[in-house]
Amino acid sequence: MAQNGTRAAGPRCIALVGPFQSGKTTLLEAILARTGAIQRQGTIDGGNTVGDASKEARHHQMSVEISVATASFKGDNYTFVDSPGSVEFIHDMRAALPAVDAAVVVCELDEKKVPQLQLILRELEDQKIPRFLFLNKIDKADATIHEVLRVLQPASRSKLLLRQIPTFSGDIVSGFVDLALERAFVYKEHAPSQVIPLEGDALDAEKTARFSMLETLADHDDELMEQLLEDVQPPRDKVFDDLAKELRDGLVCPVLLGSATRTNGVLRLMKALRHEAPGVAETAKRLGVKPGGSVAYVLKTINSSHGGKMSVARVLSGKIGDGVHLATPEGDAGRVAAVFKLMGQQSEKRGPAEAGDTVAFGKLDHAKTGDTLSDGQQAHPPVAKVVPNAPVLSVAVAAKERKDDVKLGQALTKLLEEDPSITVVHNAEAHEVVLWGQGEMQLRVATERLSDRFGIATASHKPTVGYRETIKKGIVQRGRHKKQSGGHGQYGDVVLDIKPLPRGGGFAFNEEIKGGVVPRNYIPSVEEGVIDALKHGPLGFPVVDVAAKLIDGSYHTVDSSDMAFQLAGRLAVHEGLPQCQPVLLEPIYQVEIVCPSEATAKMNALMSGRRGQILGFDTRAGWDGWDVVRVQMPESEIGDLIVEVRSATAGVGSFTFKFDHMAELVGRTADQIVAARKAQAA
Ligand SMILES: Nc1nc2c(ncn2[C@@H]2O[C@H](COP(=O)(O)OP(=O)(O)O)[C@@H](O)[C@H]2O)c(=O)[nH]1
Ligand SMILES: [Mg+2]
Repeated sequence: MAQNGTRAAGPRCIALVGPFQSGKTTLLEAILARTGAIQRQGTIDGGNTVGDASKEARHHQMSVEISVATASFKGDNYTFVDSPGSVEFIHDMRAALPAVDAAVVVCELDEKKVPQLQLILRELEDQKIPRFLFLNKIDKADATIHEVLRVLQPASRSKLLLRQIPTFSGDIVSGFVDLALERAFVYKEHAPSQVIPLEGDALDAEKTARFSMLETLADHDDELMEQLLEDVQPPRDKVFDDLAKELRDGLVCPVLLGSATRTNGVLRLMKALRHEAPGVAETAKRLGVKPGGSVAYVLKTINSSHGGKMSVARVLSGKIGDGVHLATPEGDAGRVAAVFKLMGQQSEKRGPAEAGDTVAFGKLDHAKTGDTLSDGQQAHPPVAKVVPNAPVLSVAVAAKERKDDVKLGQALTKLLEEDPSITVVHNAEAHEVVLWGQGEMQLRVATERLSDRFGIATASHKPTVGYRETIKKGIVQRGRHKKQSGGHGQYGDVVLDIKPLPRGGGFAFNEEIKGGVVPRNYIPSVEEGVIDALKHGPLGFPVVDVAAKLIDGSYHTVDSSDMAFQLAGRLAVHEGLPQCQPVLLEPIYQVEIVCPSEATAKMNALMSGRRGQILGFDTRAGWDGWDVVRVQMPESEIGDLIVEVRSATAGVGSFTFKFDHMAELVGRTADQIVAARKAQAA
């Protein structure tokens, strides 16, 4: 294992994460250009970046999944995982994080984006990933640049540490001073920064800023603290050692400056990664990888329309090449058909992958995102378990053409393999396939993939809400089925005592037949008829919370049959229920919303507009500045709730929900629901 402060060995894997639109994909492009992995630096507007090369990402001009690209810098390989910033696609980032040695959190100095930054830093803190902040768009910086720590610190649980301070030419940031190196640089567009003498005001500013950087480091280093108190200049190597150690231990989060579009600050970032980020040995230790055998972690699964299946994986120990059989803790993963180096959408065959390498394995039929692969006698236990966030939005999808029904099922299985934060629910009652996911864009992209990659045109609509109906009063109702048309007649005659049951009572059937007026063997048929009739009540919905008691009837020795008594039972229910004050029941859910405290009041207003009943407010445990709001709310109102919750919380609010009870619904809303059902049935 690498000692603190000395360079870690082997290929690295680095995540680029951060809020939406902060410049991650552009930074990846800048890194690839600066390290010579690509000839020309593409741009987002130009639609020619290595990241975001999928049809869906280009179309929406945003990252909708991670992109992976490998570059070489000073003899070492670095694989970068460019992650989407949108919360809807956050699972792609979360599932990739176990594989990385460190993360570069790309951010802007924008107070409005701090909650998003906090959400992402939280993921890194929870997974114990060492992290740098890269304060991007420095070319657009204004006076607030001096407030970096005030603005950004609330987002981070670990101490932010300014590694660099900007220098100005007029109002424009023209360069920076590196506080660890104690050197001044001026930015050059698309070229390495140039060293200039550190003197005058810049030197004074450097002294003050360096002192606060050292103070932050000294919080976790008594020797350094003593040196500072005694006014002794600590040796430069000691400062670098401390920077590396405290970064790796997650005690500090160093802040670097730059501009991805101009390729400024990129070289310093690469150097910081080279000297300070941990390597695969430490990452394997973090994940509890056991010695012996080869182990890899699948950070992404890609099913392309032409290339077949690829499992993007980081090798954590050992060596994995063509032909190797791999297993997951659940069973066989398959045989590696080929090993690829990745450059966005492009892949290139390469030799065996060794510890530290991030590659794509071809044709591991049974591997999925998040799997731990190993080649030993016994499968290695999972090195990480990333549980997707609970879904918040749903849409029903159907193939436009019947012939695609089977293909749709297969394609959905593949989509879920790639993105476990989507789930599929089959609603047998409504004959619907319902996709559940993290937001509108994610579900839209999922349906786009169904057509782009699998050639299935789909139509989508709002999923059916699970309404029911019940009755408010009882009735004694006769049902007589009698037919005398030609030959054999049909005869069944029953009297049912129909009564409401308490809420949640379901359905009950019993009988009180005396003197064999309805022969025993026909009674189950009566019950079947009743059950059948309850599938569609007078309002058009399944009827629940009713009891039916068979109390009387008559039969005919020749004409009676199971069928005739079934029909008689049905008839009694059909004729009786409309007179029992039928009433609509709607599902009510318990919803728990989490949001930054300043949005809590807005949630209140939002709930009253959606027939929500607030049950209580609380502070969110372990989340400074966040609240939990508990509400009861009808299922129909939860449908697109996430859209409004996000727009009231700069995208970071969310909720979970579970079924609570069925409640009576009367009045205009109920009338509309019943009318819509009738229209649909007609
Ligand atoms: N001025 C300026 N714009 C940038 C910089 N980096 C990225 N952008 C722009 O910010 C937008 C979002 O960039 P992108 O890389 O897609 O952000 P991502 O969502 O974090 O991947 C694009 O229009 C970029 O051109 C930068 O350093 N300076
Ligand atoms: Mg991006």
